[in-house]
Order: sequence, then structure tokens, then C-alpha cells
Amino acid sequence: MAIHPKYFELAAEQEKFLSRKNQKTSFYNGVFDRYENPVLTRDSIPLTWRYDLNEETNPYFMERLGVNAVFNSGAIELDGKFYLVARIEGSDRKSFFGVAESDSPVDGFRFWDYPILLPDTCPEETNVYDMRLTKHEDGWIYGVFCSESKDKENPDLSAAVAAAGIVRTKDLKNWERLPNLVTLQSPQQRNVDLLPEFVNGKYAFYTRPMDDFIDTGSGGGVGFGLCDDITHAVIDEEIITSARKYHTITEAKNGEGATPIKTDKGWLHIAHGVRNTAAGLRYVVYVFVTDLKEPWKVIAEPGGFLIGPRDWERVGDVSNVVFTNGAIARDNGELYIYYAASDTRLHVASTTVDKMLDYAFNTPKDPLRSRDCVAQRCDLIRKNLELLS
Ligand code: M1P
Repeated sequence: MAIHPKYFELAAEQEKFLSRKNQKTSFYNGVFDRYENPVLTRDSIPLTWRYDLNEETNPYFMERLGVNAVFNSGAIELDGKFYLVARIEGSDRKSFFGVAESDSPVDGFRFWDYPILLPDTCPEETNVYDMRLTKHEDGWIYGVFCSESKDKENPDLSAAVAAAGIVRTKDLKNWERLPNLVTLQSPQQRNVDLLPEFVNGKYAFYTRPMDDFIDTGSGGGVGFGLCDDITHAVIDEEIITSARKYHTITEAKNGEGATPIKTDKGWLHIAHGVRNTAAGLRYVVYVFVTDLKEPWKVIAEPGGFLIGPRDWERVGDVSNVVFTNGAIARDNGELYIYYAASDTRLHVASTTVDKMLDYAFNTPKDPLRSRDCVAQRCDLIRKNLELLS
């Protein structure tokens, strides 16, 4: 048995790609920095996951199991190392999870030897994606993700049902699968996040009530609900926190993003909003803050988006999308937001928790009407012109 010589050539090229350093771009808005390179792409996937290296069984050195995209990733810092639990989509359209590790938050991410093979407790499940990681005060690290199955009651071949799958781990290596979350008021769920702390002694979830797999229908926005037992998680009642609003970035739908970050001023949420356009849905990343004691109450929601798709971020399998389900807030105040571009690759934005709170509390709210938006802008201009004169 011999290793195909092409392997060594591709491995050397991949090593160059994986070891390149990332730099901030010249993009400036005072709120966050963008970086030149994505932190993960399909080229980050180990060759051993894609090729049969054996020259006898793979004489043409063909990719046997292709990977199409690496994108929406949960993120966590453990003992000074940075981990991304990435959504990896095979060329067969099925998504799965893999852990990539680095000593740096902005470059050098390398996948572990194997992707995550989840316990097979859910035979009807076809697809899994978008894991949010929560270091919970109960001592576990939870992963909450979308568990997708065929809607067997609907003859439409594309009809699917989305639910929130739950796993837990202590080391990102051994994963225990728990039953999917049950929400008694909502037939479907996606973009569900677990708060790191108990609320009134219960597990607290941010949900996204949906009537349908794509359309949220009557689902009014990001929901919030409590459950007693995470090992059989049932939410009786969901209340809406960040609501969808007409003619805003959340009109079509919105959803929780990275696991909420605890700050002195409230829980910082980095979420996504969706509007419809003639070119299809446009996804942006936006911010809101909820109260520390009553984390269902929104106490700040700046108008507009934090990150909108720009330049090459706009292009990919599902173009005009930026989406986040992972961020790392460090003890020194640095904040790294991992956002995927167009369901194709994963980028990073860096800022600080202080800057994000300034942004959240001092950016004016969306006044919801053009006339009032102009008045808001004129007020800013007048103050500036007075200062300049
Ligand atoms: O394709 C864009 C995103 O669509 C979904 O988000 P939402 O549930 O808000 O529509 C998710 O499936 C996400 O994975 C995807 O990036």
C-alpha cells in the first residue's frame, strides 16, 4: 500500500493555507474590524476527510467525499484556546459538525482528526446544523442546533420540520445527546440558544417560534422560554423578546445568534435579521441587549444592522447573507464575532464588549419612518456643524 504522491503536493499547499496570518482590513466604522481572510473555508478541511490516500484504490487521486462549504460555527474559549464547532456541508448537501482549534482567535484554525459523530438517537433526523455553544453554570457545555427531518405528513418532497437538538459535553470530544426541545406553542424551532445561567432556577432558552420550515409565519420574533429539566426539555410558554417589525432589517424574520454575553449592563445578543428583496432574502447581523434579571426584556436595540454583507461576503451558495451563531468574549474585554458569509465560509470580526455596549446603548433606535429617520440624521448634522463652526 502506497500513499498517492499527489497527496504530498496538496498537503504542502494546504499547510501554507492553514498557516497564513490574518490581518485587519482597512474597513473602518469605529464599531468592529474586519479581517482579510476567512477563518474557515472548505479548503480548511483535512485531506483525509475527502480523499482516499491509497494509490491502489484511488489511482487518479479523486476526491471521494467532497466538502462544499464550512460556515455557521459555534465558538468557545477553553483554557486559553479557541474552538469553533463548524457547520460543514458535504457535497451531498448533508451538514455535520467538526471542531477546529487555534491558539489565536483570528487565524490558525485546524480541524481535529475526526468530525463529530453524534449519538444516533433520532432516527428521523436527516440534517443537523448551526450549533450554539453554552458554557452553563451547571458545569456542562451545551450545544443547541437545528435538527431537521422530512415532514412525513406533507406530500411536498421539500417539506421539512425543524427542531432544536441538544447535546452536552465537558471536552468537545464526548457528546451526550438529549431529547430535542419541545415547545408546546410552536410547531417548529430554529436558531435556539441556551442562556449560560439559570433564571428562577430554570434553564432559559431563546427560541424562534415558526409555523413553517422557511417562513416563521405568526412567529413574532426571538422568543424566550423556561424549562425545568434539560434532560427532557419542554417549554410551555414562549414570550417575544426582540420583535420583527415592518420595514426594518427584521421584517421577514429574525433569530438569536451567538450565545448571549453577560455584561454589566445586560445580556448582549448578536443576532440576525432578514428582509425580503427582489433578489431574495437578505440576512444581516444586528444587536440587542436584554435585562440581566429579566432576560426576556429588551433594554437596548440600536437601529439598523451591525454587519451587512459586503464585497465578496455577498457571494456564495446563498448570496447576500451574513449569519452568526458564535462569538467569544475574552476576560480582557476583547470580543470576536464569527460570522459566515453567504452560507459558504466563516469570517471573524473583532471588537470589544465596551464598544459593543456603547454601540448598543448610544446608536439611535430605528424610528420606523423615513421622515423620522431624516429628522434623526438632521439632528446629528446640526450638532456636528455647530461643533465645527
Ligand atoms: O441561508 C441563510 C440561513 O438560513 C437559516 O436561517 P433562518 O432560520 O433565520 O432562515 C439557517 O438555516 C441558517 O443556517 C442559514 O445560514
